[in-house]
Amino acid sequence: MNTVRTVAVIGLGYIGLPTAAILATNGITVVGVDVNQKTVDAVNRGEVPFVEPDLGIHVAGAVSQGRLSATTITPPADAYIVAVPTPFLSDRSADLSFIEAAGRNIAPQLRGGELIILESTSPPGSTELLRDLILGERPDLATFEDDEQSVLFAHCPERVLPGRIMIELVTNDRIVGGLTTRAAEAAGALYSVFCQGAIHLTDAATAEMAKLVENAYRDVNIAFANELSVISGTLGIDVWELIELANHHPRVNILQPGPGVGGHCIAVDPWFIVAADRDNSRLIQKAREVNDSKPNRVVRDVLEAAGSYSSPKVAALGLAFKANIDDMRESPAVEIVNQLGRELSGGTILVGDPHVESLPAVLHGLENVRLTETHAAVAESDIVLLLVDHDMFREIDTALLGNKKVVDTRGFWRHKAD
Ligand code: SAJ
Repeated sequence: MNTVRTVAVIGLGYIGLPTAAILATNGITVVGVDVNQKTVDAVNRGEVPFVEPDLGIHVAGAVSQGRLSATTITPPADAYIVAVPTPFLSDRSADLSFIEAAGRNIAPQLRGGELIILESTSPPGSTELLRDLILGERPDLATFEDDEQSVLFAHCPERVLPGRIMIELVTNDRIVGGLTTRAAEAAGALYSVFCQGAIHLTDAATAEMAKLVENAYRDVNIAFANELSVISGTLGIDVWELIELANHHPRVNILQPGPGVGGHCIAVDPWFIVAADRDNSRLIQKAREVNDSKPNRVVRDVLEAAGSYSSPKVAALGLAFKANIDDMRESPAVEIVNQLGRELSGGTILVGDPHVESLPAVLHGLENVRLTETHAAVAESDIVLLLVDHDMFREIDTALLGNKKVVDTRGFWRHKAD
């Protein structure tokens, strides 16, 4: 039975803001905390500073009902949900500095008995580290044993898919790992306010590892598909037909090859497992290498296609890391356009992405890379490079492709629309 009435959600990004909004629309009073004043202002106006289907309506509704507000200062609350980024450092171990900063801001607000949930994807041991940091700052609270006054710590990894966040937040099962059983139960009760999936209770380290394992599993399987696409290229075989046929076997389910793996999760989380046990994570490391090398292969294919033109024009379609979103973090498409901008001598790259309003900073210095309206980019080009399978690209008149070279990294024009 949930007893939490007020929640402070630290970090109003792709996970924090949807979680804040769904809690608020289910009767909890939520204060969102973010270091970015523009994000705070946008949320207080009932607006969403990024693209995610159905999130806008939840945020606008929660703000207008007075259930959701935002601030830059961590307030007192019954429970805290930490949903800040965990990027990786140059040695690919996790950068926990945002979690640590959140902990330092929470510590002075505690009175005893609060619930602190870490949602950020984190290496094993991070929830314990957050507890040690907070209780180190507040030794007065550390003296309470497992009683009413003790602060409860749990890890509850988010597992929602960008583009489907508002649906999956409600319908997905959740794994809730507590540093104590009481912490797991309290966190489970809070999530049951909006989560219709099963809530599985465990310890914090297992919950931390479960999240990493889910994404590493996917990475390894995408690496298999990407490796098949390269081998098929050498053999002159259509990889999409190959996979489709193999998948008719009742126990085979190969994923789809693409230009590489992007996003802030699948391309990052496997490294946290590697950092935890480098010697025994050979397959996981290899899969990362295979997926990270795929953009080079795409660049090679485009340069080969461009060889016969003196000043080739390439329409590069899509910059986001996957379909129907505007998120360009770790996007292989951005990496490919960047490399092409540098290596396509005498050539121009016309980037078309209906979800992107301006080129990311990494492409700003490249004079031969221009953001162009999609249909104009296709019409003007010699080579069409499909990088992201946005639904809106279905509107492209495929008759226009007839006299152009096409590098379709997603098999987009092989598949019919759903
Ligand atoms: N991709 C392929 N081939 C495929 C599937 C995906 O090349 O067959 C590529 C995509 O194009 C993209 C990348 O992989 O570049 C990742 O896309 P995704 O849709 O598989 O996953 P994410 O990163 O958007 O979200 C994942 C999800 N994890 C799993 O499916 C195990 C999501 O449930 C997690 O909540 C999210 O990571 C996260 O936050 O960790």
